[in-house]
Amino acid sequence: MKKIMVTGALGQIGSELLMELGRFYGSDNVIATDIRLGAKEIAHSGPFEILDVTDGKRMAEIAAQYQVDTIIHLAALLSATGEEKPLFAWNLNMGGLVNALEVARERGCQFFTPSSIGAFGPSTPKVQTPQDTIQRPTTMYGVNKVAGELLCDYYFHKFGVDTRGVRFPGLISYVTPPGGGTTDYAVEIYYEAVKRGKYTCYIQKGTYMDMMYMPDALHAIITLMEADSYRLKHRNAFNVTAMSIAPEDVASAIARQMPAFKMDYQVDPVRQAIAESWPDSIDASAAKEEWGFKAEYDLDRITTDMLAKLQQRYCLPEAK
Ligand code: AKB
Repeated sequence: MKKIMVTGALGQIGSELLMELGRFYGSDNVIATDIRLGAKEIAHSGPFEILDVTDGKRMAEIAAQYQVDTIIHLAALLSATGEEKPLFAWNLNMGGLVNALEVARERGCQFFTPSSIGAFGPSTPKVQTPQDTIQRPTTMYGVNKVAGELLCDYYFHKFGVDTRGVRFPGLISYVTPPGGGTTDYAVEIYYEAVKRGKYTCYIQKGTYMDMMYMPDALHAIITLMEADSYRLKHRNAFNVTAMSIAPEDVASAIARQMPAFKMDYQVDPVRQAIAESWPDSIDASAAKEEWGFKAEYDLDRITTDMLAKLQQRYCLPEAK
């Protein structure tokens, strides 16, 4: 049975991944770590340790204490916050990653960390962006993601660490809101629809980005980690996506279920510029071929689930 250490475990992905890993491998085998205590670790009945990922010594101690053989490294600053605090983003994103890779190397752990559509830039082909293509991102987050992809490749080739990873698109979920991302509008819109029946979008109409629902993202992580190594040609940065959408597509999907819902726009120039530097759509065929990636949720199915779950939480009547 695996012994899995998760960093950034109380974040948007981590808080749901803990539950999924617990179901799959047993909660006692999932060691959650985060820089802070939060309400979410209560949902995880297994071990929890406070960890600042820039502290490599403490990370190694926790890994040794629990005899960890798998590391899922999620702790990172997202794209918009990375532009506000670029040096902090570099130190946290790269420092945390290299510490986690070092622990994986020393202990012979399997290793997963997510890259992002943010690893692409304005000179990347914008439509159906191929798996292997130009990567010249213009954000600090993107620079970190490209360097991270290369570093994971390096640890595989140089030290034989079984590194794996995907390039996540924007992730839509109802458990823990994301923070500081460019794609966050696609989550906020559902919260605002349920709470206020309207939303002011910071991303301009007609701006396409890839998105995916959290259950598909969790399934992708576990499927890739369980995939036979010999099938993987790319290993570290598989394009994965469910759909390419613009804000008005999400608004229309919500309005189909909540006819009174209204959206207007107040564009944030920083996040708009980031969005415009990213692909409109990415090609996930390498992930499909090499380890059977498949997304189950389309926009209407996501919308039905998001509205129902948020309505339950905020005790409001069901959407019609
Ligand atoms: C962000 O918007 O920064 C993230 C991402 C696409 O990596 N959600």
